[in-house]
Amino acid sequence: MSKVMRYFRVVQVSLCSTWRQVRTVYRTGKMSDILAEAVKGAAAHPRPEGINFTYGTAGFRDKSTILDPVLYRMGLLAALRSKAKKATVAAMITASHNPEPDNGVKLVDPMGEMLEAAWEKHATDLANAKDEDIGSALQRIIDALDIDISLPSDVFVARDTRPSGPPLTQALLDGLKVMGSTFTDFGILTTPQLHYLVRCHNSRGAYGETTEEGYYKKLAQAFLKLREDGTKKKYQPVVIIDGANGVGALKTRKLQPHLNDSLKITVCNDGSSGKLNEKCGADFVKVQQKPPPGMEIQPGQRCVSFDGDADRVVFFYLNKDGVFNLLDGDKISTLIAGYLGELVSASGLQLNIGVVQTAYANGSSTRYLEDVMKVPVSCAKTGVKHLHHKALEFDVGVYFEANGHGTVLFSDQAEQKIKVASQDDSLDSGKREAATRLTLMMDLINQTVGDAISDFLVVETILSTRDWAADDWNMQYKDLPSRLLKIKVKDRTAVQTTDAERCATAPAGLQEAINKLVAKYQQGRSFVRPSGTEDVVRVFAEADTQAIADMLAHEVSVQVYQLAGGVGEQPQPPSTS
Ligand code: 16G
Ligand code: MG
Repeated sequence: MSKVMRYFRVVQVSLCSTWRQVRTVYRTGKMSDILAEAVKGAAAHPRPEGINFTYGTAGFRDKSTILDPVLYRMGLLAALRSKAKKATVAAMITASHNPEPDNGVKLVDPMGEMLEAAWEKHATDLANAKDEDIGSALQRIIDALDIDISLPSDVFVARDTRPSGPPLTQALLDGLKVMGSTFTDFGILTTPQLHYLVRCHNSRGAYGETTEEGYYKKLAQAFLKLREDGTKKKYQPVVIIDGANGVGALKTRKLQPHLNDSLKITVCNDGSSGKLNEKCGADFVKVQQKPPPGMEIQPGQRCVSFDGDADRVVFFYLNKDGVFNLLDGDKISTLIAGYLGELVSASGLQLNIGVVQTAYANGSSTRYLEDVMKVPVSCAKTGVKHLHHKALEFDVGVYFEANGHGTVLFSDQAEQKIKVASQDDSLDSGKREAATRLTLMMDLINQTVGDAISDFLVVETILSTRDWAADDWNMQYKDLPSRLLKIKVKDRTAVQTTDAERCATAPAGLQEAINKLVAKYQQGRSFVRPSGTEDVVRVFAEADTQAIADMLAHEVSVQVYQLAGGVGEQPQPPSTS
């Protein structure tokens, strides 16, 4: 090295180390100010003694009356997450399908994904820190992840229609303000709308316009272009939407004018009289296997139920004999995978399509997908983030929980290939047309997260294209009867599972007992798992008749009760009347 070069090298090194020192002093100074402010701010959001909060499958959920300190702390954490990702993140205040007095909060990552799993622990630690320990709890996260506190942060915030939403939003904003974070409070939105907006923003508009209106426009434009002219023999463009007395009803009304007259939508359970999620909504319909009381339904009429934050959807109808038929997440994913599969083949593109389900998926749906449709099926643990993750393994990954939560993910490569094919003049018109329809389907699908409104429009598009009534769709395969029960135990973590929750590894002897019971019955299947949202163990059973599914679920429940520390009365056999 020449003398001159050496001189410059020395200057460079010393400048770098001086800069590092300045930065450290600046960061430390700024950090101690912020941490002191965060502790001071906690005085207005005191944490109750003796409660342990956990960031579960869908964030924090609890009685709204005790959540104020959690929201304040999640304001602090959201700002840190934004600094760590150097991007805008989001916080959604909702308790989804749970009763109105509950509420909750979940954080959303920059591309609209669920909060990275490794941060769930930080969220839990911070939520449980004593008021005076907030500074050190924050410091631990900052140090562990080497977050530059001097970076700006920006957070999008929205809530569902719960009356506890505004004060809880305020608590969250207090946390953001303490951190000096900028924010946008969007007021009332569906959960998937917020996921969508944060992705639009961070993709600098490539995913769409960062406004609620932009969301309706994107979906409606794709929907209208996919709609074919001409009368249909079986498909009727008429639906009734059960809005669960929540945000989905309000937002469907806002979408309606964008759809012109292509679809006649009647919204019931729109919040004008009933309570949120009370005897209505996707969860009620799925669990009770019946329509919400008070809905006037003609035989064959397609009905759609959203949940309280409109990220889940199920369809149902009464057949000509008035018998209730549910078209759940499994039926939706089968319908979508079938249609997208056809478009992919017609386009001539080499893309692999797969479906991701959970252990709750009806056995008939899995068999239909694998044996008839020849589509690969993966099983993931319950909870959207697990399905989402698995779906990324395919070029086109369709994921749905049986309860109606799901969407489709297109890999970047698939998206690129599809777009190129749609504009490739050297392809024959059939291939190009199929690729064009795929691009429109990509616009219609909210790829960030399951979205009741988007999924509903996707289903309507496919039914219309196929000219199918609800019955035609339902006939693809026949659901096996099933039963879901919950058992109270002293400690639900006594039950542990593996193989995507299909096999219990603890307590000892439980899986062997389940295997023996299952072997007694035709098409029997059963599994148990600790709930991620309630203090219970869930028991699922399926068999060739309802009576046997009920009996199997009961027998497995007794094993859970006996081996996993059941509390209260031992489960009673199902009544046979
Ligand atoms: C949460 C999950 C939902 C899952 C449910 C299971 C998200 C956004 N939500 O609501 O997907 O089906 O938990 O509840 O992931 P459980 O663990 O109590 O059975
Ligand atoms: Mg929900």
